[in-house]
Amino acid sequence: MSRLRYHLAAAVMLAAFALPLSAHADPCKLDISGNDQMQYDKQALAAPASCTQITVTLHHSGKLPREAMGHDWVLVRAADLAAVAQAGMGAGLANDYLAPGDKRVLAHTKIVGGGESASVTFSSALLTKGGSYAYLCTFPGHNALMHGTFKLD
Ligand SMILES: [Cu+2]
Repeated sequence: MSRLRYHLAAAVMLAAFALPLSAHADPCKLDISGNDQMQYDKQALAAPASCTQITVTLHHSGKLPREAMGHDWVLVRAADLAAVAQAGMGAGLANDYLAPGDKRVLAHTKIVGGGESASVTFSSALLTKGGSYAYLCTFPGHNALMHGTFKLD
């Protein structure tokens, strides 16, 4: 009887550990942060091709308002990065510094300021497995530092 109790207790403990772990382990949900030093905390993101939908959540870990140090997360083909940044520069904060209707933008969050978060969910069908994709922040002047590579594995 005491052995059964031991196994039950062990099972309950395992379940308690497994729950928060599995909630974090979804490979189709990705997180990235931007800070007041104009930096993302990750230079590369990847999702498995088995994901039908991919969600990226951008956190702003800084304190500055979005007018001064706003960040977004914009997914493009790697070859389009500079052109999308250039086109977005004049679009203004109201358009999240993205040229309205820019077809080169595959997915994007809105611009967030310190302490805020934003998510975007997009279909993996937009991407080719093994293709060269990139993400950037389109706030004027940020993309030189704030960019990374994105892959569908
Ligand atoms: Cu930025």
